[in-house]
Amino acid sequence: MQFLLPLLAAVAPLAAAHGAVTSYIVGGKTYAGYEGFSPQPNAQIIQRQWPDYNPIMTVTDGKMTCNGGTSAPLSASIAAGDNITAVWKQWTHQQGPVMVWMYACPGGFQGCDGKGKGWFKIDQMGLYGASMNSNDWGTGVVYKSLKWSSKIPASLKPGKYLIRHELLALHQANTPQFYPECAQLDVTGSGSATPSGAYLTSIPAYAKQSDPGIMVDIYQGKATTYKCPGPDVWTG
Ligand SMILES: *[C@@H]1O[C@H](CO)[C@@H](O)[C@H](O)[C@H]1NC(C)=O
Ligand SMILES: [Cu+2]
Repeated sequence: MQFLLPLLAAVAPLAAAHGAVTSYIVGGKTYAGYEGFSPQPNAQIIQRQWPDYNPIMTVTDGKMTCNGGTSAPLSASIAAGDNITAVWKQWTHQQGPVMVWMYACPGGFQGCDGKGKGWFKIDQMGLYGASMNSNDWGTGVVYKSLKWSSKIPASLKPGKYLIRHELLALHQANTPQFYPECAQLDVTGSGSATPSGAYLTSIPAYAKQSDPGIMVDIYQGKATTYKCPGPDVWTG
């Protein structure tokens, strides 16, 4: 789990905790993501290589964009309206939301740094049960299935996009942990829609660290509803 005893920490590899997206499935085809802790030169993957999947503790951290990853050599083609499934080799936490974001890269992937107010959500699941102190959360679904499937909005304008899967772990009171990874998608189709400004935000800092969806004590028992931080989901 998140904080091992010092004795255990000395013998357990760092990679034993937490988790990250390690591959993607589109139209029955599996696309390799990244699985290591040391970026590999020339890895033929669609995912932006991350240096580690240690928890990111603040929503303003620069690693929030794509867990520190910059560009990948490949991309996956997906028709607008089809689903993409992210796969985690392992995941350890069951409280907190899953949020899936996209960002347009009109100039191509290599220079696409995810900066500016261009991120929008296409999917999310926060608390679906009645109690915050339960496993009835989006990340609880990932814990059980090690998968998350999201639909690319059918009307989305074709082009190059980043897709960013974010797990926000809330199991420690008032100590949020963010786990984001990004992959590169070539969206096809005949749509022409793009989200309006109300759906767009910047990453890092899509919300304040004090947002009640981020800085929360799920064991308090006072709040019974939960609102995911950031803008509403854009469905096209
Ligand atoms: C496709 O993704 C949506 C969420 O965006 C989900 O509700 C639906 O179950 C997924 N479909 C499949 C076949 O996985
Ligand atoms: Cu963890």
